[in-house]
Amino acid sequence: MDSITPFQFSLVYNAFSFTFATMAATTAFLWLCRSQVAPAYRTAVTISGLVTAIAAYHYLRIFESWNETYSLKDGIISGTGFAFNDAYRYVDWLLTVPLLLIELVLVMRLSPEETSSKTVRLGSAAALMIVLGYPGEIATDIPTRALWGTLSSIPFVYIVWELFRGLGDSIEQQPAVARGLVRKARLLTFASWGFYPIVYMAPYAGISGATATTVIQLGYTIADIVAKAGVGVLIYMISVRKSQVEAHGVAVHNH
Ligand SMILES: *C/C=C(C)/C=C/C=C(C)/C=C/C1=C(C)CCCC1(C)C
Repeated sequence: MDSITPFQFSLVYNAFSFTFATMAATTAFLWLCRSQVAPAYRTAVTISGLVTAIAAYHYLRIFESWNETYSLKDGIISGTGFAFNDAYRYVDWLLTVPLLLIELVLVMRLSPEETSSKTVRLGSAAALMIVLGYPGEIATDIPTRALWGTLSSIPFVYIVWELFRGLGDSIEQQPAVARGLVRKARLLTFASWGFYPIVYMAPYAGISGATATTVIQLGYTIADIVAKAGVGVLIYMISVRKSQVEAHGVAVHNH
């Protein structure tokens, strides 16, 4: 196994630090601006901020764990004997992934029955996807990684199908001014979520050791920023637009 270079160590170190700041700042923004949207959308905005708050906490812990795993002194890097804790990331996902789907469903403001049935189905599938992915993530051999990765892809495919098929009709019923943004939020969710299994497959491509660790950590970090902070801000923008339309009771047309 190749050992980590000072460059790889610093790259991941800075990415974790940057992501902590991004998640914390997004949380402050979402929670402080919550009062700008109509009461019907406040829960969606609160949950969006909760997702970035949970992520900020975990990035702080992930950052600390990374810092404990290696010691960089006089340009020379060495392992400290402490293991990097990958569980923080999966615990984070277990909490944030169902919440992200819930914020997307809530901002659509469907009927109460539809909201609860979609929330339960999507939330459970999301939790199952993460639980099945974890044994593969910590596996040291490719066949085990591939097996759990494949199992985890089953609920993943179901979620993607639900987002496009099941939520497709609901999107058509959104007010014209918000429809484009809701589609964007769904697309951004799909694109960023699709990035995780690709990153997960890095070791299949023959990348190993410290290079694999660096690629995987950076890949998941970039995807997290888009999926949590990016989508969170879009949810806020959708909420503002829909609040305005509903307050005036008129359909403003989309240009
Ligand atoms: C904020 C965190 C998010 C949105 C995490 C999303 C994670 C996934 C969509 C992960 C999916 C995986 C597979 C579909 C197969 C391989 C294992 C996973 C867990 C990386």
